[in-house]
Order: sequence, then C-alpha cells, then structure tokens
Amino acid sequence: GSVPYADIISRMVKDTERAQLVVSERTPLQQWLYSRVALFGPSTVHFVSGSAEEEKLLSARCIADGTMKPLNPKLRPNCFIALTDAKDVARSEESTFVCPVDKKNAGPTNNWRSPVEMKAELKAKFNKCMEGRTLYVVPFLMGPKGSKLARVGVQLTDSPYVVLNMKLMARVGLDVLEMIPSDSAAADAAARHPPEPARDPSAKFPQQKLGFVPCHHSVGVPLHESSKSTPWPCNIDKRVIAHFPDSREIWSFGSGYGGNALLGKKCLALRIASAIGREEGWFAEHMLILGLTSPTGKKHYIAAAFPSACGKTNLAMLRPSLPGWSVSCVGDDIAWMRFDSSGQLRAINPERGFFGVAPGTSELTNPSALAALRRDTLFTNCATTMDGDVWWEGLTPSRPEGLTTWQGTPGGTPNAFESLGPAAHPNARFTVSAERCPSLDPAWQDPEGVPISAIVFGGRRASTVPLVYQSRSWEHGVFMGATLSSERTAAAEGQMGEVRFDPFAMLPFCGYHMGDYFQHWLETPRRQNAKLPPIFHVNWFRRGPGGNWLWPGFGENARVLRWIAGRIEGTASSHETPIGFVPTLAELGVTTPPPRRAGGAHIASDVLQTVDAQGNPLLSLVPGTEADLLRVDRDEWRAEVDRIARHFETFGDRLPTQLSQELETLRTRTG
Ligand code: GTP
Ligand code: SPV
Ligand code: MN
Repeated sequence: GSVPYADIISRMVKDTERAQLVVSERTPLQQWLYSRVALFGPSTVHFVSGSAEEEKLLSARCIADGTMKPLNPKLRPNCFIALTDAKDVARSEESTFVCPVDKKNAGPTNNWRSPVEMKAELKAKFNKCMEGRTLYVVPFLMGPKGSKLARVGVQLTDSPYVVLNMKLMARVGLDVLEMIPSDSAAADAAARHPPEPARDPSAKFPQQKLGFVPCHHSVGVPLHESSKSTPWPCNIDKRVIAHFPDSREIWSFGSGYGGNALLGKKCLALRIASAIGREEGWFAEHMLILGLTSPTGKKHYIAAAFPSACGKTNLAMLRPSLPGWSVSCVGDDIAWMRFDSSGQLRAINPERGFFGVAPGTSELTNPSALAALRRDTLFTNCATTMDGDVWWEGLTPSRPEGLTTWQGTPGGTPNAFESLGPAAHPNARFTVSAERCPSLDPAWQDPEGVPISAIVFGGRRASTVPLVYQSRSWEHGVFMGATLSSERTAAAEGQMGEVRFDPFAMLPFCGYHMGDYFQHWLETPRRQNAKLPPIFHVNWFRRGPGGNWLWPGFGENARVLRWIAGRIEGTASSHETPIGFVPTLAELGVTTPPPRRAGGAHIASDVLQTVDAQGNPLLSLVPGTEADLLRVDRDEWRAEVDRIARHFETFGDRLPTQLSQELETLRTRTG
C-alpha cells in the first residue's frame, strides 16, 4: 500500500539528527527531497552518513538480499563479490540520453529526447518505483574539499549496492550537506562566470536554485506486500539514463551497474560537468592523471585519455621497467582541468576510488592494483575459487581447479570451463578506495590540482597507429584527439572489436555537441593566454602479422613515458613523419636484433647487448617487430584520411575550420 509522505518525512528527519539540522528548514534541498519521496513512494528513507557502522549495515543488507557474498576473510578481509543479472553487466549507450532543450546542442554523437517528453516519461517510470524499498539519500562531493572545481551532488537510490560503491568512489557524508548554501540561488549565481539563467523551461528545480546536482536512481523494481528482493533487481526493458545539461539533473532507471548507476562518475563528473566546464572555461575529461619522476628527481604530471577498458588504470598505476623511474597515481579515470592565473594547466581527480577492470590485472601487469585489492574491496562479476577468493582471466596463467563462474556455474575442471567462455565477465570490476593504492601521489587531493606538463591520447588499434607520436602544434594535437579511434571493448554493450571514432575518449560521455567540444579545446587556452602543453598519441595494441601484440606494454610503457619526459624537457630526439614526431628506437631503448648467421643459427645470448650506455635495460623484441612498431604506412594512412573525412562530415558546420585544415594537411603529407 502507499505510505503518506508526510509520515515518511517525519521518520526520515528522525533517522539522523544532523540531517534534521540541515534539512529541517525550508531549503531547496528539503523541498526537492519531499517531492521526490512523494513520487518514488519508498517505505523508509535513510540518510547516508558515511559512518563505519552504516557500512556494516549496508553490507549486511546486500548479503541478506543475496546481492553480495563475503569472500574468505583470511584471504581477503572485508571483501565482497557481487554477481549481476546477466543483462546488466556494462554501460548501456543505447539507453543513455543527453537532453538539452535544443536537439542541435546534443550533437550527432548523443541520443536525444526533448526534456519535456523525457521528463514525462521519467515521471511515469519513477512513479512509486521504490515501494517496499528503502530510499537512500547519498550526499557526495566530487573533487577534493576546498577545491574551486569541486561540485556537490545528492544521489537518491534504492540500491544498497550502489550506496556502498558510491561510498568508495566519491566523498560521501552528511558534512557535504553543509556545503550546500541554504540561500543557494544567490550563492550559486555568485560562483558562476558569467551568471547564467536556467535555460530548461521544464526544470522545476534548476541547479542554480538547488546548489547541488540532483541525481535520481532506481533499479526499477518495486516490492509488493510479501515479495522479497531478488539478488540483482533491474529493469532492462525500461532502462534509461537521462541527463539534462540545461537544468543540470540526472535520472537513471532500471540498471544497477557501474556507469549506469554510480551517478557521480560518468553522469555527473563527465556528461554534466563537461557542459558546465564549457560554460565556465574548464575541461571535464575521461583522463587518468599520473606523476612521472626521473632518476634525477625531475617530476612531470601527465593526463591521458584512452577509451573505456583501453589502459588508463594500468598506466596510472604503472611500475616502470626502467630503474630509477617512478610513477605515482593521482587518478585513473576522470580529470577536471583548468588553466590557473599564470596560464598553467592544473588537474584534479574528482573521484576518491577506483572502479577498475579486473581481467588482465596481475602481479606482473599491475602490482599496485593487486596490492590495493587485498582488503576492503567490492568485486563485481569475477569468478570465485573453492577457498572463497576471487579469480579472473589473467590473474594467474591457468585456471584454478573448482572455480565458480561469474554466472554462478559451480565446480568443474579447468578444461570443462573452456567451452563456457571466460570464468569472469570481461567487464568484471573491482571497487576500491584510492587510499589503498600503494603508488598514490602525495598531492592527489591538492585542491589546486597538479600541474599538467603533457596530454596523451591513446586507442586500441591493431594496425596503422604507431606506438607513440607527438603533435606539431596545439591545433594538430586537438586534431589527434578529435580523430582518436579505437576497438570497442566490453566496458559498454555492443560489438566488441569494431573500430570506431571515440573523440578524446569522450564519445559516450560528452554532454553537448561534439563539434562545440572541439571548439572549446581549440579556443579556451588561446582566450585564457595559457601555456600550451605538448600533446602525444600512443597505441599499446598494434599487432604483428600473426596477430600477436608488437609491444609488451604495462611496465615497459615506461619507455614511452621516458621519451615524453625528454620531449617536455627538450632533450629527447625524434624524427618527423607525415603524422607527427616519432622517437628513434634508441630513445625507446629497443635493441636491433642481430642478423641471423648463415644456416639460421641464433647468436648466443651472451653476445646480445642487454643494457645501454647508462646501464638501463634494453628491450629486445622479436626480430622485425621493432620497425613495425613505429612504422607510418602511407597506404594505411590514406585510408585513415578517408575515414576521418567521413567522421568529420557528421559534425556539419559545427566542425571547427582548424580541424578541416589539419585534415587537409594530413592528406597532403600522406599523399
Ligand atoms: P575504464 O575503467 O573502462 O575507463 O578502463 P581503463 O582505460 O582504465 O582500462 P584498464 O587500465 O583497466 O585496462 C583495460 C584492459 O586493457 C585490461 O585488461 C588491461 O590488462 C589491458 N591493458 C592495459 N594496459 C595494457 C598494455 O599496455 N598492453 C596490453 N596488451 N594490455 C593492456
Ligand atoms: C568506463 O566504461 O569508461 C568505466 C566504467 O570507467 S563505468 O563506470 O561503468 O562507466
Ligand atoms: Mn572510464
């Protein structure tokens, strides 16, 4: 039955004394909460305080519902495994909408619906959607406390699993409520340059009045009378993830998974924040942030954009193969960047945890991540072992005996599983607090952000794109970002492996017209008289004729970072190709394999040079691959130019002319 909402509110304010203090006045926050509780019709309201006892309570609830199981506490203390519905395993781009008033402002890369229409649909979907469930109110801050760029959000959700994840991924707690000004209309207007009126006429509660980004989430499965929650409630047929950049609000229905449901992450920190950043002159990007320190102690921070599941976490936590070099992690997925008053680009990580890809993570590939995952971690869609630990493809060279797959198929010999496909879902993930990462950078929470010395783009390309190259100019660098192209991965639903353009790795995350986004990147630094950092492009994923990776990747990517540091400092050499500057093999420390002797006998290994003049280990590659690694093939690039031309056509007259000029330059150079 339905509960009168006045009742719920009185219970809700009793729940937490501090919450009562904050919302008991007639603030915009309170009005918003009342109206949403009335619409969703939950049986209880819980203010998420961020306390340790609360965490225990939420875990217990998830265990009781069957959503999570504790792992063996002797092997992984305070760790849990959650298995999702088989249809709710990744972001759904098909169900994701960006809804500015004017369709043209969503651009060709976003699904669009008019806000009036979408709101009507959402109202119907959310009507009484939380019956029989608890509504959790999750106040959260994106960005370090005290940072000018930090933003407050409040997520309403009926999923305790989502709350537990939010607590790891964002700064959650009641103290955040105190950051919302009670007279938020004035405070918000004062904080904006220039002040802007709400442009979405359908917005009942425009963000300017609220002082926070309202985030609405429901798994979309109300509970009636005697019905009990299923382990992974979701409502795939009615799933929708809607963003209103004009009124700055988020509504997500039907999914409990990652980017669909943890609304601080892709929805707020990328889609809504990119639209805010455009208005206010800064950037919200799908980028890792790392600190790179050389043996002489020089340190550079680098921001890098790779599409989903293309190596950001691994690069951000890299352990260099080169002695004396070190990498520290500021963030692994999202960067908010602005030019400061001296024109220096600075970046903050708006998150406070990692929602990382499990498969492929091992002691050899990412020891930092593995150390972080030893305790206090939520695992999703991994396989489990007989002794109550987790496992995934790549963790160890072979499958342990007696695994249970991510779909719960138990037992069996390792061979029996081959026919069942991977034991862990390819998009299986871990959620863990940043503090657990042993290589976390000391300045990771600096409110001013860290100074960025270089920007890197990267994709997953089997052919065409060399290991690394540098742009000739800022405009050429923006062109490299705008034409970033990559094979699709398991991070989103759809055909894996298909090569598609993913500009700036933001294809699924840009909250406005992609052509305007390119323009924002071109003009903002010029307008702000900024220092322009050099721009690079990397590709760890080029393949040889037999389909094997040409480059060992992971720790050896330090060789590429070393060259980038040398380019920043003006000490590393390069040669110019039609697409930009490429390092010499000597700069990468890659050995030229000695020619085979007559009769095909190998040269004795002790004759091979293994260190360079400075004593750094050289990397010996399979003969022939060293040239392929850096090759710029004219035929391949002519085909690429044609692909880019078709890609650019989709932006119509919103494609900045500098980018069509860059394309013509590339055409001439590769012709
Ligand atoms: P999102 O969290 O989806 O945004 O992904 P991400 O960009 O952080 O990707 P992540 O670092 O988690 O890597 C995704 C997959 O690529 C994992 O399976 C990694 O093991 C693999 N990978 C990462 N770096 C390399 C590399 O240098 N070489 C190869 N061959 N694989 C890599
Ligand atoms: C991505 O897909 O880029 C992710 C994972 O980082 S999710 O949070 O699901 O979007
Ligand atoms: Mn991501």
